[in-house]
Amino acid sequence: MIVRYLEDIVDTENDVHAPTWNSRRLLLKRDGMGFSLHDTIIKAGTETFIWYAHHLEAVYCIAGEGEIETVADGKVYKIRPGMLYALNEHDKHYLRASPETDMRMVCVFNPPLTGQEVHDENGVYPLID
Ligand code: 9YT
Repeated sequence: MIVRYLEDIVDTENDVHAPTWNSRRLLLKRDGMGFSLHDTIIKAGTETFIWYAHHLEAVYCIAGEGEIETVADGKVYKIRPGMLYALNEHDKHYLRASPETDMRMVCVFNPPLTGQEVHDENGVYPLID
């Protein structure tokens, strides 16, 4: 069994920082679970364009408020604790955190991230084997 605490991840190589978010990778590909699991902070007042062309991602908000806009249809959904979105169609989207609050999200990726991925200029994570 694998047991980890968030404090085991913070300030290690699995604590990944980007301008608009900070992702603490609790489970990665090497753990052999078939998915990766991240505790991610989306910084207050930020907007991020994201397109996971090679991955499916489910996101569950546990703190903070914001919104997600799907590019294909322009729909905007409020994000608050207890809200889940699943990018089952590799949906291009804008993720926005309210100016007042960071959002804290539990994120699951299939296929799992290896830990080396960073968003490219198109908001895409490469598929690393
Ligand atoms: C919610 C979201 O997609 N945030 C961007 C970071 C990503 N979830 C990650 O690598 O944890």
